[in-house]
Amino acid sequence: MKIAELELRTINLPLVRPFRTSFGTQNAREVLMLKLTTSDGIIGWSECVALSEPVYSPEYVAGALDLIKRFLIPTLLAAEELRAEFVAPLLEGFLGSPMAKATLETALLDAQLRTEHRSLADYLGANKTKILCGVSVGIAPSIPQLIEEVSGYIADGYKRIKLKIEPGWDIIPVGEVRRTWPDIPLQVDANQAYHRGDGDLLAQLDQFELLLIEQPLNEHDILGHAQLAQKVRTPICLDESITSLHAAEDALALKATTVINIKPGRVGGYLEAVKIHNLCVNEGIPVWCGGMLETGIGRAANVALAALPGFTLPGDTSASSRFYHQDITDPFVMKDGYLDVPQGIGVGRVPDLEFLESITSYKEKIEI
Ligand code: OSB
Ligand code: MG
Repeated sequence: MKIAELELRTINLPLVRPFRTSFGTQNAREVLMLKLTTSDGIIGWSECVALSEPVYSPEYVAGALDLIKRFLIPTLLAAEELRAEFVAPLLEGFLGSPMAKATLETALLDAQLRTEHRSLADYLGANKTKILCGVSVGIAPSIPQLIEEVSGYIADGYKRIKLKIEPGWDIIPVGEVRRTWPDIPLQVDANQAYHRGDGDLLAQLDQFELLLIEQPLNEHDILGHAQLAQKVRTPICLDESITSLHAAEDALALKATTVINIKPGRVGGYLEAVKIHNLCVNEGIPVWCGGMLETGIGRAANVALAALPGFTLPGDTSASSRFYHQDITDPFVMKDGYLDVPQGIGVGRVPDLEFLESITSYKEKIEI
């Protein structure tokens, strides 16, 4: 393939309700989008999962935009022949920034699969046509408001609830949800908000029979997670720490995690995500697909990935309506707790261009 045109833009989508986590509150999602056109006129789309600020990971929208324009695009354009499989090796010399790199690989992969009339689910090795959905619930202003929000998701049909926690919002709210729904699959996500000395506190979560505790400590604290895993009975699941296949191998070898959350953007793209999935299948480690408040473009690809056989736990692959009144693609609608895996070519979704234009805050065509 040859790239004929590239267009970068940022969009702003308001959230249906504020999403509060230990790293801050999101009221709207600013998303960096890439449109890639091949010399045959085939279009591929992708979104960068970086948030506006470097609070979940070191990457952020304006930084990713700069890196993509300044370093990544020129390097790819200099290549003789391009395929999605060549992107990671070509960009290897630039350190870090998996989310920015994944943006390029995914747009190229979408265009490549559309050229080959093949779906992403088929390409990645999916063996399911629908996937079970979980939902991530932000820190609420009060316990009654938390119970009301969770009631709504359970009424919608979500089969697994994930509660965001932080010091001061943990044992009591999680206990209230567990008492209200004794049998619902439940897990928590701390987004690095605790410290090595918090083992006794976190062990109090054991009484609630949670599926897992996600990323309790700093992303670099692999030893701390391994020590914590000795103290708490609930499985530890790393999110932020798993930035590559190597990071996953290290965390498993050091027994810092017994479940893995795979977010394609965080690990550099869908190809690296499949490698981590395969590692986990070989090691008997359950995996699930995380989310980054994706629009329909990123969500479509995540749903395809979550249809691989090793994804045995429900992911944060919720319906479009969980976050957005209007999605930029045909929405993902949940039926009986499941989302259908897109079967169309490429990622199986395209943006509604008129709506996309209406929420675009910045747009730039790259000169080739
Ligand atoms: O830690 O999983 C996380 C959203 C933004 C950044 C980090 C996380 C999240 C979520 C929401 O929990 C997941 C979703 O998109 O549904
Ligand atoms: Mg997380």
